[in-house]
Amino acid sequence: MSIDYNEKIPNNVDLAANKTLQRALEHWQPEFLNWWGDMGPEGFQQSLVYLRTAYSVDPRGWAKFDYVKMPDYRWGILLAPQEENRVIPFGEHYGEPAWQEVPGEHRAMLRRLIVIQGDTEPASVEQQRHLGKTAPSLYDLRNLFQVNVEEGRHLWAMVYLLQKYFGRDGREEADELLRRRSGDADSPRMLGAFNEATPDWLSFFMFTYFTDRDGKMQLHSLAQSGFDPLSRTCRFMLTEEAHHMFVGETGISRVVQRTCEAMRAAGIGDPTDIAKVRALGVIDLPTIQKKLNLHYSLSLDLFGSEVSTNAANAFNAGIKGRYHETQIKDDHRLESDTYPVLKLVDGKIKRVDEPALTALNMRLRDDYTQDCVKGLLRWNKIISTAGYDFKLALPNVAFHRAIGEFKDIHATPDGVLIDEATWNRRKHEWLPSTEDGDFIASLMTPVTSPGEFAPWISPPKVGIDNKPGDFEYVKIET
Ligand code: BYC
Repeated sequence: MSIDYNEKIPNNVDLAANKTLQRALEHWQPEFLNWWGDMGPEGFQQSLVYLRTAYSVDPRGWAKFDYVKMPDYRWGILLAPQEENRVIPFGEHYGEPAWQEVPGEHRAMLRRLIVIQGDTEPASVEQQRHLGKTAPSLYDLRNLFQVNVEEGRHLWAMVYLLQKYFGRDGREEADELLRRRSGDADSPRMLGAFNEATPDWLSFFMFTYFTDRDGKMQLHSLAQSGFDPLSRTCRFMLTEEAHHMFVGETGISRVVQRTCEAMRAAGIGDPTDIAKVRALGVIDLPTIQKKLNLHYSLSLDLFGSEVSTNAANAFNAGIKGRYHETQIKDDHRLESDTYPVLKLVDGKIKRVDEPALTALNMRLRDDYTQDCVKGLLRWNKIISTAGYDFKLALPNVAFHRAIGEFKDIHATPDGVLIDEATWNRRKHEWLPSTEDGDFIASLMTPVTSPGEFAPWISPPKVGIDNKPGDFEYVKIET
């Protein structure tokens, strides 16, 4: 299970035994490093960063921490151990042995899903590349870079699958993954949310909370795949992914905490008195709600349409399962089941029973929403403990959508349908305005002394790898 770090490309897949693949990946490696140099974090490439690197895929002890310069990070190919006698857990091949090679009839679909998954990984690094310049502490700076190098590794994970199992088209797709650019007009990333800006650290925390959580759900579904190498890759990616969502959840907690403390110290009773709260140099709760509305709705779009034949085909084929598929008690074929889907019926949002097979995107999205709620409970606890009557809430799924059933209508966060004129007049009550963005940007001044934090965010409760509060997580070298 251990990983050979003497190899040019660290791996636990016995890469040395497959010289053709090894050469192909060694050819891709400098291209990846060029991309990292061009599109990875701006600055800090010569700084020593206290990063974790996987040294094993054993969940009980898989990472070690040390100072590393980011370009020297050992991006490796790590698959979770093969489960003996694993069978395909759903779809028309239910119960058959899992595939160790790509099943010919599902090749195109499989490749497409791997490419989409792969495309999101470098995209997020590109979106976040400028954030190092305004980090609120060395602790946060290190967390940003940890997330970034691991997204880079997740790109390696998908490129390994493409190069090993998809021959020449796999190699071409691997090159394309380094060619597309987040937000580029001619060559954008594939999914909507990955072409949006991440303009400030509150957006970064929202992104890691909401968008990385879509990653979690999608990786869970792909971890169920009958194509065993994909399943094993995704299982290990999920181990790393947990930290990304931790960064988001605790980041937002710390912002909320600091705002509440500042309001209390100043004797502010009304948290919606935005001008007064902003004058304290902290982010007011209504603006945090707007950012939440934005990132949650963008992330909902990543689940595709509520009713989708693509999703049904991927399930039938045994390629992409449901969240926790093996724990669900049903026939895992869904031929005659139904699932309630939110739809627009006669101008109203209603639940309508649809065949469960075509409703799989909706089901995964429902699982996602349930998972999102946990953080909101924690954030709202901080607000109520501080004595404020204000609750952060998830907006209605019809709010601000670009994909699926509600893409052509407008709705308020409460799910009331409104016309276009009303939407245009009122949208900045619900989504960040330029002025909101400018205010947040005005707070984004970097703090680089060990143990110090920007005044708009609280320190974390515990350090990374149990390090003390004044630990120098990044030794900045310019
Ligand atoms: N933007 O049947 P439909 C992560 C396209 S995040 C643009 O509704 P389907 C991470 C779709 O491609 C997880 N286009 O949906 C997080 C299709 O186009 P074609 C990434 C979209 O196919 C943070 C058409 O609309 N992984 O890991 O059932 C940091 C109709 O599609 C969008 C995956 O997503 C969109 N939002 O489901 C770093 C898993 N949505 O084929 C990383 C792999 C749909 O007609 N991907 N379209 O040209 C999938 O499972 C599916 O492709 C989707 C879409 C869930 C994305």
